[in-house]
Amino acid sequence: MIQADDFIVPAAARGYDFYTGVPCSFLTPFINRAISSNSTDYVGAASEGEAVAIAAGAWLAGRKTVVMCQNSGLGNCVNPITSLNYPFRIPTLLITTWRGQPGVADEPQHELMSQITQSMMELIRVRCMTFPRMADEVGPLLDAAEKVMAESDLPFGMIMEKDTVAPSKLDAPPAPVRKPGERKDLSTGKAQPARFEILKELLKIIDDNTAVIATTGKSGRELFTLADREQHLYQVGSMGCAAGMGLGVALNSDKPVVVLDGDGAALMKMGTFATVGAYAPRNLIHVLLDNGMHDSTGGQATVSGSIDFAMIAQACGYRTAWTCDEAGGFKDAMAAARASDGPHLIRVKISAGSLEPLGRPTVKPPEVARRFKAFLAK
Ligand SMILES: Cc1ncc(C[n+]2csc(CCOP(=O)(O)OP(=O)(O)O)c2C)c(N)n1
Repeated sequence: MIQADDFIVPAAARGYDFYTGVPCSFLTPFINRAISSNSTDYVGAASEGEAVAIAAGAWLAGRKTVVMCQNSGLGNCVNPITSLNYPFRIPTLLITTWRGQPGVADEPQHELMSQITQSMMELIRVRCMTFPRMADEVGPLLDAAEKVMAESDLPFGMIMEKDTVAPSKLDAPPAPVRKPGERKDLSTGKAQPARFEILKELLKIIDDNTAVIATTGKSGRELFTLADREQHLYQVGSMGCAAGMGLGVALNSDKPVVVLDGDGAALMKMGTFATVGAYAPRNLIHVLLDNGMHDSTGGQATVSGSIDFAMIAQACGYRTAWTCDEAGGFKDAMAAARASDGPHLIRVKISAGSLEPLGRPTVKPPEVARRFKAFLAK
């Protein structure tokens, strides 16, 4: 058995000091220490997939990251690990527990995942080792993990068995409670603009110091078609992860960050509204391009028509949440958002359809990630 600091201190010495994840009872002493320690930053995520996205954003902003989850939650990580970390070659340490380990009595819901935890890691191309049980194993294991990540630019897994880490007290202030912000409706009821018209406006409004993260599908494709710049990150996969990545960037950078979300993607990971509202990065503007459908896959309706996203963002602690339905309202909301502390939500109701002809990012994802990282480092 080790003390949590037997890992956390040497990991911090190697630069791994940004932690995010969702707890597991096997992780309790370790996660308690990661939350309580002065040498680490911790973001409590709503889901493990969101934690992977937050860590990816933090890595882009120059941090070395650790994602922690139960092996049940590894299931929630599969999509972003395979369609964000893998294509973009974004590493992280991924510590997952081994609930249901053979010989350790456990609950029925862990039976299957316990049998496939290691092979699941292997399947998603995450090389892994057992989390160290002896303090003197930690340094060599971290060095081995660093070497693998440097060679592959992919996540490296550590599987934690029961009773690996000695009890550690949770010594942290309670989660922040944010007062609901303001909500403003600038809707006109006129004909709604196309997505690319809003993106054109956005490109006119933002300065060259602003980072833009576009959700999967046609948002990223349109942004790329209109302008390809180092400050753009086109999330080609990981649907729903744009705001999580934006949070990870915004918490670790002074630059303004604009997230371009879709209604389908936002609905897929609506828990992220709560995390963004609670951690409240002042430099984050969350633009939700709402066409009421999964436009990128053929126009199937989402349920966004009956959702008041501004009310949700407001209730989650965003400073301001606008609803608008034409370019003028979008410009006004953007001007106010840029002039005040965020996080802000701007829901823009847009029409269906996209630019013709519509390109696809020709810059490969690893290059998109690295030039974006270099831009953030300026
Ligand atoms: C996890 C996951 N599920 C499904 C898809 C397929 N997919 C790609 S884009 C898209 C629609 C996204 O809808 P929305 O966020 O509303 O954006 P829009 O296409 O309307 O711009 C879907 C379902 C995917 N890429 N990833």
